[in-house]
Amino acid sequence: MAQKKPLNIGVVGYGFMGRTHSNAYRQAPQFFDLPYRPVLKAICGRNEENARRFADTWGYEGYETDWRKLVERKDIDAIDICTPNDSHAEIAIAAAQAGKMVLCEKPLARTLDEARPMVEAVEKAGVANTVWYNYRRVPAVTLTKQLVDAGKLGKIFHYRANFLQDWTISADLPQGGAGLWRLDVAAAGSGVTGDLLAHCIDTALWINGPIERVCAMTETFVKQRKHNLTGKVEPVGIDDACAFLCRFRNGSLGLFESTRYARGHKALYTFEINGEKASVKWDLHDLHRLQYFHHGDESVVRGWRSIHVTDADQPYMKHWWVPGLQIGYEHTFIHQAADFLTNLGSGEPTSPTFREALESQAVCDAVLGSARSGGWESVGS
Ligand code: SOE
Repeated sequence: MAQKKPLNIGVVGYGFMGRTHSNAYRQAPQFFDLPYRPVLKAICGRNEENARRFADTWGYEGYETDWRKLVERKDIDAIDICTPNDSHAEIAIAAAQAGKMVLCEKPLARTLDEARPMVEAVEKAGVANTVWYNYRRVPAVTLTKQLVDAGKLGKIFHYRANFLQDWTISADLPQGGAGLWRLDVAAAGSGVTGDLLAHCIDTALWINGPIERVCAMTETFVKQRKHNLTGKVEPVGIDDACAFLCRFRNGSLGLFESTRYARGHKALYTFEINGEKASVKWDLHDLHRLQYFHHGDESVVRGWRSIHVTDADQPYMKHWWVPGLQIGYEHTFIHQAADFLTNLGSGEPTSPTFREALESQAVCDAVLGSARSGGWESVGS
């Protein structure tokens, strides 16, 4: 059997995303036949004790406490960025300039302006790159894309998506620092728009094509919070909730909502697409099912079908268990790692590339711009 080529990976950031990505690199070669063998060379994080412990737990060969050192290392092929949003650009650009492949957690950056030089850097260096918009690789979501591309829904009229959470309702929750940087506008860039709607937008662009114009409103329900890094009560600069209308280039209408103030919802990402011939609905809390209604069905039995997306002929599922047995959230990252490693073998890009993720960044910018101006905004590039 041909020897698999090693791909030496350095991951920056040992938080929630550091764990999902590390797990992906460990699991992908067990379930997929890949041309490259991911080698966990080094984890990088500022706290030495945490970095050492993480390296031991996940089987990294070593660790670094300064990402600049990691990027300079000759024995690293790919840098994977799992840090808060405010450091994505600096790390990605330095990594690309050092000739490394770059994988970056979503959103690509805090703003469109910050993201553009990242795209230029990876393209100038000619290095493989991808952004971890993991929900594209839920088998039921990938199946939705296949159904739409195959014309099963016909002309699309409506695209509706929500991402609802409830974890920031308490005004006592501080902002800033580990875990809570998502509430700190300096670190995150925005609130639910960049953190949650970015997922919905990425999926929508992928399935339903470009968004041309948006009209949004945002709200910050808790106006000030203690900042963990300064110890002072400081204004809150993120959007706690955002809703927007949009027009897609294909003529369909979009309706998107996200909030961290929907009591009872932990991570309810849902979408529904209505076409001339059929509709589909998907829900992250029941992620292995796709609801499908086809008007062409015999009228007496016509209704919503609940498709259990676990069969070998459905996306990704032949790599897992036997039909009927489910997979979950962590598998979406495993699928992206597997796709990246497979595509490296054939020289193909792994979607979404930095350039493709610039489009979702542009929609987020237009959404926040519209919320400020109070009017419709065109999506830039
Ligand atoms: C926020 O709570 C969060 O963890 C996001 O940052 C992730 O991108 C999303 O998948 C789940 O929610």
